[in-house]
Amino acid sequence: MSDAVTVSNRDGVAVVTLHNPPVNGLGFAVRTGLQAALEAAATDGAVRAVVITGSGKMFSAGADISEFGKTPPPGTPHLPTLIDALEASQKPIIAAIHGVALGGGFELALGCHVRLAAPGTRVGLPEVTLGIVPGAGGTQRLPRLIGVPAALDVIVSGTMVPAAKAQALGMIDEVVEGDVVDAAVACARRYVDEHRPLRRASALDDKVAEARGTPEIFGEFRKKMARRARGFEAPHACVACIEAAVNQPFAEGLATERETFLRLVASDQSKAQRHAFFAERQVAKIPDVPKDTPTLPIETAAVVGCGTMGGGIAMNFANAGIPVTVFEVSQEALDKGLAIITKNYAATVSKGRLSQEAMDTRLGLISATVDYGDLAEVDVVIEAVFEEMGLKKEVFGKLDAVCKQEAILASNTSTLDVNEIASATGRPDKVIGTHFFSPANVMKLMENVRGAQTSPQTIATIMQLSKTIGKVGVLVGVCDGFVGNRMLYAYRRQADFLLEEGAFPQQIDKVIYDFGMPMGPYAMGDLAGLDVGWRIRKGQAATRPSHLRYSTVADRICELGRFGQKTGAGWHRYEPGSRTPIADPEIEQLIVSISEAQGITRREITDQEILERCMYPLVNEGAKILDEGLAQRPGDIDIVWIYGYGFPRYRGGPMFWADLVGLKTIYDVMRRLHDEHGDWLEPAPLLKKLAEQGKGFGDL
Ligand code: T1G
Ligand code: NAD
Repeated sequence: MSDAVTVSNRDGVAVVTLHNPPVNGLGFAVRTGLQAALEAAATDGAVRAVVITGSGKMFSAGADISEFGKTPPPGTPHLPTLIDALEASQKPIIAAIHGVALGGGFELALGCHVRLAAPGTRVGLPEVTLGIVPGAGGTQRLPRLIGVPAALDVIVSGTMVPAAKAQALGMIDEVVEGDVVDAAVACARRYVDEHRPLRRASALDDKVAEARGTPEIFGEFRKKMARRARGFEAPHACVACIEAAVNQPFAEGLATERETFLRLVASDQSKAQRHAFFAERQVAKIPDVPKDTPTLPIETAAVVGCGTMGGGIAMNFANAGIPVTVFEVSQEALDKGLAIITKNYAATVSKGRLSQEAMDTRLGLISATVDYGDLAEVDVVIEAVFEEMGLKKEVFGKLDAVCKQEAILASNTSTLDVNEIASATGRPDKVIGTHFFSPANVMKLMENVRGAQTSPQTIATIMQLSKTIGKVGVLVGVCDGFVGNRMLYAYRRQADFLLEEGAFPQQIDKVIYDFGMPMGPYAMGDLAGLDVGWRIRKGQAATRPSHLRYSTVADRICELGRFGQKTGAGWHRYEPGSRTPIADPEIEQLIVSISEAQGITRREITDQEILERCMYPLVNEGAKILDEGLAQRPGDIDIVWIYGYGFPRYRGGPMFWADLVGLKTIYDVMRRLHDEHGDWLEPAPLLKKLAEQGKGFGDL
């Protein structure tokens, strides 16, 4: 027996325990150990039943994802074969589940004859989030156990189902109090002593038979998932596998599932989504801030400025159960900010995604003041006032005077120099940027900006806080626009130049939308409000390098008072109450007149040119950021773009996507664009180096 699997005999019941910390991944050693344990139990007359469980925090998080794509491929036994043999056992096999049973871990449990779970357990088949389908019988056994509609929801969403709901659905048989292994051993004995028949999921048909008569279930489900699954292959493949469970005998359905799994696991989409899985876990690892760096307790918080961002930021604290005080310049501004918070919660309650009681609890955690003195004892302050350096330094000076010495002072600035803000205080080691994304109570990303003097303790505390308030924190360095917005400017700048050269906003938006972004740059600008960017550009006008090309199109539109959806028109126009962008001839005429005024002869712009001219400079800027050490890893940049800008997860983020395209291709196009369109497009040294070496960002 390998160390990965141990067996203890409890009076005729073999308890088989998986040992592969931290998540009991079903890697090769576990699979061979399991096979040996089951074969031994099958042939040992003294063993009358088997219980399978996992050591440590959980039952199992499924297949070892790091094995995928490896050459040579993972050795036999493969999981499907193992589970088929287990299910066919004549001796009862009981799964004793705690923590989580996910993916292949839950498929293992589905092969057992009974599934018992401890309270607090979560089970599920999240393979779709990795760009694959469950590959060890999950798409064939689960519909037979819980029916097609429920199986479609569970498998296509990839969500983790809490124990009580899982029992109600039939995913598990019972939630047991006390030690789940003891309960499983007792259950096994009952099965033996009472000669109870063994229930094999693969043999069940009644639940799938119901769907056999109503194939429209799948059509309706495909319609329902279309928007969320846009661009992803795996959700559609999951539906097709469940359809096979309805229309094919078990063995054939299993073969269909296996063929689908093997095709997808080798796909670029799955490679991209697996990259995102690991990259998301890597962002928390900061070489010069060791895992055991002591953090400061964050039990209370404050937010200064309760506008578009401040309100959402305050909600994050309340949602995490942390009392938060919002501060504003006047009672009127305070009331306006609190009203928006209340409206946002009420909207969530009306959609049934939050109970009224929870809303009241959260509002109860939000207090309001116009007196700085009320912030004296909070553990952290997030400043979200207008994007003006003078104002921010004034606010930080006041906070430094009133807040207790150990309080962390953070700024939600989207572009300004955190070091200069810190210079307004006597505690630069406790000053950090915490750049939330709009809407701040929804978007998962926090770009945490370390200043030159920000201490490891402050960094560790804020990275931990990101997790506590349900965000993905990525540590970045100080520069104009940090990581996300700096790359956004490089892409947006070229889009504006393309407008002057022959394109129109709707064409560019369509190309970027079809590429997989939630929306194009102009629809996004209209949503966020064009005045925010205009205020920033005006602030930068004095320092803008005169030798570099600058497009005036955006400024000209703002000068017309067109700030986007909030004014009913921006780059596009909007019918009252509608968020659907409509191409506006007035804007097209304005753009044509700007081209003429600049002596630019407008030309046909292809969609491919738009994609290259927008996305390659974005990647190139990412390479410059890595060159300057302002992001730790290419994967961190990918996570910033996936969670901050909705970059399609099935492309893995801009840096991973660049490797799929090939850095040589991107470098060659950047060189051509640089020759044709000037300095903004100079290839980054890192891009040049890697392209010439035939390497990718993934090799860093
Ligand atoms: N394989 C390899 N490594 C894994 C892993 C896995 N399945 N799950 C987690 N890790 C690593 C992770 O990278 C991290 O490493 C450490 O474990 C702790 O994870 C045939 C083919 C279980 C809810 O999709 O959702 O089965 O950073 O930081 O917050 O159909 O991990 O420390 O070096 O996330 O407590 C399907 C994936 C696989 C579940 C725990 N299973 N895991 O969360 O810890 S495909 C999944 C999770 C499959 C079959 C198919 C979470 C968790 P490091 P962590 P956590
Ligand atoms: P906003 O105009 O909606 O809100 C700013 C609030 O600050 C207003 O309510 C104002 O009354 C208040 N305020 C001004 N001076 C103050 C003072 N001295 N003390 C207390 N409150 C004061 O602006 P916003 O969009 O919420 O932006 C706030 C900050 O967040 C800016 O730094 C901005 O760059 C940044 N940010 C904005 C976005 C976005 O999409 N809007 C995204 C990320 C970061």
